[in-house]
Parts: sequence; structure tokens; C-alpha cells
Amino acid sequence: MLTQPTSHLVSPAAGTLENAGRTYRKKLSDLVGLYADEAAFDAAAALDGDRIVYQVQDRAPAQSKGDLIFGITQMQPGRIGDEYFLTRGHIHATGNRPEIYYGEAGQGLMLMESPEGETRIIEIQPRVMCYVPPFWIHRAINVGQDALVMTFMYPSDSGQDYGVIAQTSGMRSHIVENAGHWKEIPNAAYRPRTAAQIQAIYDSGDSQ
Ligand code: S6P
Ligand code: ZN
Repeated sequence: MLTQPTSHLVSPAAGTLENAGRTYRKKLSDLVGLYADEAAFDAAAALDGDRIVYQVQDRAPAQSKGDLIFGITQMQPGRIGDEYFLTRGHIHATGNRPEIYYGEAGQGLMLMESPEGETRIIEIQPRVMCYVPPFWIHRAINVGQDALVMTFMYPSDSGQDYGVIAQTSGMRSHIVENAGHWKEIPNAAYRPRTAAQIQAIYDSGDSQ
């Protein structure tokens, strides 16, 4: 049975995708443990825990291998201490699945980390396409004054593994505000992956 073609108007200003299959939001109180400054996080969450940090709308036409999931992420501007608002971040559970992000509005970063702990940063702004290659942990960060809106697409059999970041007590770097600009600083709590943990990530790819 053929799936029918569909059309989805992207609204960069509203940060929405027409005819999405699902919408979810992450509030400040959902994002415990992500920020370096725990005291600043606790204070912000106590004051405004229901504040929406980001919203995702996506559509997954089919689960079958070879199909695509596509959608939009809208992130609010803000900081916890000097650290910019960010997404939880993950690696694809089937590790060798890539992803494309495309800037629609605002100014952001895609912070990526290899299993061995190297980081790469791609700056995202409207009309910039960012390729997240297989096996890279990825997290979006809003470093601007306005909402950051990005569309994305990835293979439908990718899945998301969020534990990979908890495993090392956070990503290797934090992105903080410094004299009006973003700056990458080391995460002091970071514990590098063991050789066995690195191998397990590569083994999660289903290359044939
Ligand atoms: C999924 C893709 C996006 C993110 C979304 C929220 O592979 O990368 O749909 O899920 O940007 O980020 P996160 O890290 O909370 O899933
Ligand atoms: Zn992803």
C-alpha cells in the first residue's frame, strides 16, 4: 500500500510545521542535570519551572527502514547562569544514522561530540544546512536573542539514546555567554568513555 504524498508549510516566525503528527514541549523542570550551574538551575526551576524551553513537531509517515522522520524544533532564548538554553541531546540509537538540520530563524549552534570525546560546533542561522554525520552525539543551543527555529530530517529507524550523555556526566563542553558572544568551555565533570563504551557505540551501527 503506497503512502500518500503530503505537504507541510513551515512557519519560521511561529516555529511550526503544518500537518505534523506529534507535538511535544520541554519545560525547564524537565531539563534537570543538563546545566553546569546547578544552583542557578534550581533557582530558575523553582521560580519558573513551567517555562517552555523548546517545542518539537514532527511527522513519521512510516516506521519502515529507508523512510524519513521530519519536523521542526523551536527553542526559546535564555540562559541558566551564563550557559545558553539547550536541548537534551542524544546519539541515534542505531548509531550510524545521520541527520540534517536546516536553519529557519534565529542564531544557534549544533554542538557535536564523537564517541572518543572530540567536539565540533556548526553555527546555524537561516538557510544554513547542518549535516550531523553517523555516530555523532548532537545537541542544539540557542545563542541568540530570539527564538531559534530549525527543521530537521533523519532516517525513521534511527531512535534516540539519551543515556549516552549521562554516561560521561554531560557533553565534553558547555557553551556560555562571554562579553556578548558564545564561548566553548570544558565541562569539569566530564568523564571520558572507556574503550568498551566507545566500542558499544560503534557496534550500535547496523552497517552491512
Ligand atoms: C531527533 C532530532 C530532533 C530532536 C529535537 C529535540 O533525532 O535530533 O527531533 O529530537 O531537536 O532534541 P532532544 O535532544 O531533546 O531530542
Ligand atoms: Zn537526532
